[in-house]
Amino acid sequence: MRCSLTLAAAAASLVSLVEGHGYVTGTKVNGVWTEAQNPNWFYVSTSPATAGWKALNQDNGFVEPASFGSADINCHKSAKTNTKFVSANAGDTVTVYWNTWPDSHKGPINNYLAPVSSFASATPGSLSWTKISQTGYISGSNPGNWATDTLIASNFSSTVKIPAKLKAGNYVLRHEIIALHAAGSDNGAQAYPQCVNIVVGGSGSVSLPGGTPGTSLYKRNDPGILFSLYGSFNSYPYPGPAVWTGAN
Ligand SMILES: *[C@@H]1O[C@H](CO)[C@@H](O)[C@H](O)[C@H]1NC(C)=O
Ligand SMILES: [Cu+2]
Repeated sequence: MRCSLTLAAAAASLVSLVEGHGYVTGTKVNGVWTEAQNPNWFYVSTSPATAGWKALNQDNGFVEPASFGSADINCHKSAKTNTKFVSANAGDTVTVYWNTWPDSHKGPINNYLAPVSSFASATPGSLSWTKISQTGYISGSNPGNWATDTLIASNFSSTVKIPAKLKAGNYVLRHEIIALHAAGSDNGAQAYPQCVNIVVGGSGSVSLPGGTPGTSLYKRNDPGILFSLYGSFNSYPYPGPAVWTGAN
């Protein structure tokens, strides 16, 4: 596991070095569990077909800001599609479960959707993302209370609502935590994107807008990417595109 840490964050992060970072194990929709990914499957000869994209994050590591212009920012390092999917209707709430998350790695949780014609042929570079939710700063400062604290207090889970009027179809959900414990320094933020295939049903009629390619989502000097968690603040400038509410 790799961590780049500021001195201020180092002490607080010792525990996290032991605990490890996380990955998305699965989702629940209306009580139905669907398995996502397990990076350890990289080491078995035939990894099971699941709804989660496969990636080279066996170290539970992250995508660094210097790589925000590479395809890795879409669905983690060298990600490949998978064939199973989560089933949900427009308007449903998807609960996303991480296996664990270190307390020190505070920051926002973002959710994006990209439409795909077929899961089997989808590649990271073919995806164009529309942000459907972001949660992050809650209260306090240095470092304050963040969406990741809520995730830890919620059995390492976080919810996202599929827009109620979204057109039925095949989508990839890009669920992401950006850890800010070292983000006060250039190239210090850590993006942990996780992709899950999802088939949306229901009678919605609103298509996603054009979206943003992964490589254009963030820049290393965006105010919410270069952000000091160990200072005084009372808000957080969310990086990336605005949340789209056109199908709410
Ligand atoms: C916590 O989440 C896991 C799935 O990651 C689940 O198996 C377990 O039952 C949950 N525990 C509680 C108390 O809800
Ligand atoms: Cu870390």
